[in-house]
Amino acid sequence: MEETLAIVKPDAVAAGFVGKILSRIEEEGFRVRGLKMVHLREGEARLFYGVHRGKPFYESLVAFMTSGPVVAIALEREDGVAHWRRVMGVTDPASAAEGTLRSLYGTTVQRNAVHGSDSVENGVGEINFFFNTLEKT
Ligand code: DAT
Ligand code: MG
Repeated sequence: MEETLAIVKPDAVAAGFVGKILSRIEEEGFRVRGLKMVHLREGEARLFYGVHRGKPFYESLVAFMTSGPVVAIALEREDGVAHWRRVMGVTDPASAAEGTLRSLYGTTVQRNAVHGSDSVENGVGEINFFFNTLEKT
């Protein structure tokens, strides 16, 4: 079993897609181990996306991710990291395969509806960033 962090980003929360995305998570056989809505502060978003610091899109990514509430979801499934990335689709919704969450609910490369961890190690780290031991089963 692998854990991975999913985030419903501010665009998809504002557009009312939280329920549809949670339904898809359950249909795909993930177990939800933790779930909460939070509004990230600037420092938290900078830290979470620290790996992208210095890239041309970093500042606007931080501004976007702090623009409204997000829903963080700790997921568990066999092959969970790769499976969630397949369900999301590639970063740019315009290139994402039909039926993927980013194709369905994303609008631009920045406003791409959902986040997913990119490795098992980062999945554990990102879940620990959002959830303390009492908030996760
Ligand atoms: P992913 O979210 O698919 O793992 P990433 O880690 O490379 O993609 O980038 C993190 C987020 O940053 C991505 O979801 C949206 C934003 N982003 C990435 N590349 C971008 C670009 N060229 N222009 C604007 N935003 C970008
Ligand atoms: Mg990434």
